[in-house]
Amino acid sequence: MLPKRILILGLGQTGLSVLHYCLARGITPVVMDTRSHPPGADQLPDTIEHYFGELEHGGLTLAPLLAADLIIASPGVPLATPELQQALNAGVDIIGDIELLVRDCAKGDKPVPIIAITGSNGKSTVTTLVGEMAVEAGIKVGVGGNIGTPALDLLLDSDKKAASELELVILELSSFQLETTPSLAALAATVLNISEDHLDRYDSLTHYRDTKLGIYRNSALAVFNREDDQTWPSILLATDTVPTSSFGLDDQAYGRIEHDGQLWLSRDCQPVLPVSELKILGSHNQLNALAAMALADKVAIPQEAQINVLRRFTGLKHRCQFVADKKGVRWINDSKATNVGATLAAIDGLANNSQVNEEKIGRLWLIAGGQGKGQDFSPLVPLLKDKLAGMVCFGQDRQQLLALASNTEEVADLEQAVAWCAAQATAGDTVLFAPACASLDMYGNYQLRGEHFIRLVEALWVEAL
Ligand code: UMA
Ligand code: ADP
Repeated sequence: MLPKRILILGLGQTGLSVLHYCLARGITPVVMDTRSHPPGADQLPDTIEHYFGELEHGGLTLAPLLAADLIIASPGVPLATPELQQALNAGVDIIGDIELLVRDCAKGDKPVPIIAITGSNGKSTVTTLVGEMAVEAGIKVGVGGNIGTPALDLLLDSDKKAASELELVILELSSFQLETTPSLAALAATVLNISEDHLDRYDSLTHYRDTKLGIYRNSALAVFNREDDQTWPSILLATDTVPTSSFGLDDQAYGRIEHDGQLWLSRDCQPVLPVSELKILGSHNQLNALAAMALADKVAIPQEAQINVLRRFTGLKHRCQFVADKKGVRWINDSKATNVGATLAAIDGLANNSQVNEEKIGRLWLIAGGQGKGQDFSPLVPLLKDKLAGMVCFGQDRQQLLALASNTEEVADLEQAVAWCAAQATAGDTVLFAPACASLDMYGNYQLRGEHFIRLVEALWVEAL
């Protein structure tokens, strides 16, 4: 039962979906956002009491927060915000949108099972893979969360299908969302990997990691990455409290073996699919495929459905997406590489491409920059020395990148970066846009940044004709 006095903190996609959820249940919430013109404001009915850009001494306006019984906070607003802490201390309950979905899924005599996916990188890829495997198996599935479809929108799809009719919910969850989802009890949960990210919000990597590992709490199966000990459930939970399964590139559990003279994805040492049949490239994507298989097995998705999807899935937009071949130079858009871990994986995937090893990548040029989010960029140093011909840097934190090595160049924006690479690269080379940073200093989101890159590259193509 929802209380009457609800405050939605943060509009945007999440706030709007929470608003629709409340209105559909006969509750008229109050809306607050620190931004003067938050995204979605034009869709807010006039009748809704709202506080936009109203700050008291630089913080949130306290009175409406304290007047609420329940605050539903957007993932973009840290729970550590002092006014939220004051509200918590005053007895106000604070949760996120995912918590509402999780509670609804648990209701009734036929609860809807949840698969929950987090990690620093690969979440959207694995979430999409498992979602497509479920569809292939004929399961009525809802896929949402951080991937872009707000979770509560899953309760009402275009056919007005209620959650009770869903047979499975697959959620991509960010650490932000996990902070405010205490009731999560997934049928299967995974932390795919941990590398530095969001250190502008967390005081340490340990804090960030432990927030992610919270996904394993009350889960019926914790699926971890054998190669990344930061994902191991034993860090947070007593080992006998949660059943586990794991994936990695050795021959254990969900793994990789040699069979018939080639590498195969495997389950318990049994061959499942030749790696060469995957269309998504790089060892990180083999790990993603194995994680998806482990999660799919827990909800009894037949192997045939899993293999069909793994064979045809060509990857998501803005993730190592081939854009164009211009005068023999390959241009690749990996705008979703918003942290160093993703950039390393992209370079590794291109440089050690066991699937298409006859294809040479030539010299590799990297375009990077944007908001660094407090990350340590030094893991890029060995690559700048051994694998990259050069790196061109733009955006807010470009100076930190420039300081890493001498084969770097500073430019003002992405347009200049593309022009610089076009001047340097020769036939046989590859230009990779994997910025290792968030886009928000210069773009609305990583998609807009990726689209801009594609347009710039396509324009080069036109000029070359
Ligand atoms: N903000 C304010 N004041 C507010 C509320 C928000 O300044 O009162 C700022 C915050 O700095 C926040 C930013 O606005 O970071 C974006 O918030 P938003 O309102 O645009 O968020 P939504 O549109 O609701 O999108 C959110 C997720 N965004 C964040 O967590 C920042 C989306 O994930 C998610 O797809 C969507 O809900 C649906 O669930 C995006 C994201 O960048 C892709 N996630 C981060 C990541 O993947 O690294 C965690
Ligand atoms: P997320 O949703 O976690 O951001 P995506 O699947 O959208 O993950 O991929 C984001 C970026 O991370 C892309 O640049 C992609 O190439 C890279 N990536 C994907 N899977 C992995 C992985 N398992 N390990 C490291 N990097 C990865």
